[in-house]
Amino acid sequence: MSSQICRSAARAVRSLLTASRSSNAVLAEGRAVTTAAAAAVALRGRAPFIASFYERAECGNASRGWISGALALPVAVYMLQEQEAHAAEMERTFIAIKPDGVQRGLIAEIVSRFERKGFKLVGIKVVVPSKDFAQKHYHDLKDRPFFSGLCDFLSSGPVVAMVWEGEGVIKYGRKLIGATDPQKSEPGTIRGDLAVVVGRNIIHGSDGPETAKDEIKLWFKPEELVSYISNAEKWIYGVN
Ligand code: DAT
Ligand code: MG
Repeated sequence: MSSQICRSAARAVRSLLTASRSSNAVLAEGRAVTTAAAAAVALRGRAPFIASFYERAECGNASRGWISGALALPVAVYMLQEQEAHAAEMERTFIAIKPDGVQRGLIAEIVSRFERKGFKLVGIKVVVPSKDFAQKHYHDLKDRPFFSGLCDFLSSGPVVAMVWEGEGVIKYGRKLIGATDPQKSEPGTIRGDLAVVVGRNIIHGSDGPETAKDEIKLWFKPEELVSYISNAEKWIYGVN
């Protein structure tokens, strides 16, 4: 276990040093500066939570503080590694509130169900898709009799396009949404509680990892998505 931590720490130190190099702030003549302040500079942007940890360690009186500057580096690199491993487990899914959901004033209600669950919003915008765009989005349904009407409807008004992130968010997002036909959706689901017919079922959610990837790419540019660590995460995720 301890050797694992050491390996993890070593890897994290390497990535820390790479970050330092690119930030051009904490390496002098190839010599790593390992003070807490330097680490904070290196980590800021990459891992804001850990950067603030370093800043606290540096700014507080080391003898009175909860961790000394000397101890802060290995502990924080270990935490960084943990966070990177955790980030790798995170999935993203595409969720859209369709024109009926927007017009019925259900944006906050729907956002809140995902947010309260513990998922993280990493992209959101209001768009009126063209019919051509709607056809791209629903391309897998092009042979269905309702395809044209469905695309007319999706492009009939504002849609709230979102990307949500979290462990298992693709599959669980579908559970929050409920069955396609609101008559068959369970009470407690978004469609079960808030919609009545299949043609006006207020929300879209990606149905699998490949679809999620394709739909996020169709609706969002990479720079429209934000990676960040939410303060709530340490309370939402954990292993005992
Ligand atoms: P979902 O939105 O649950 O992923 P889907 O991909 O099968 O369902 O269909 C996309 C949308 O097409 C759906 O949300 C509503 C509409 N739709 C599906 N089946 C329909 C039907 N039988 N009649 C009318 N519209 C339908
Ligand atoms: Mg679908």
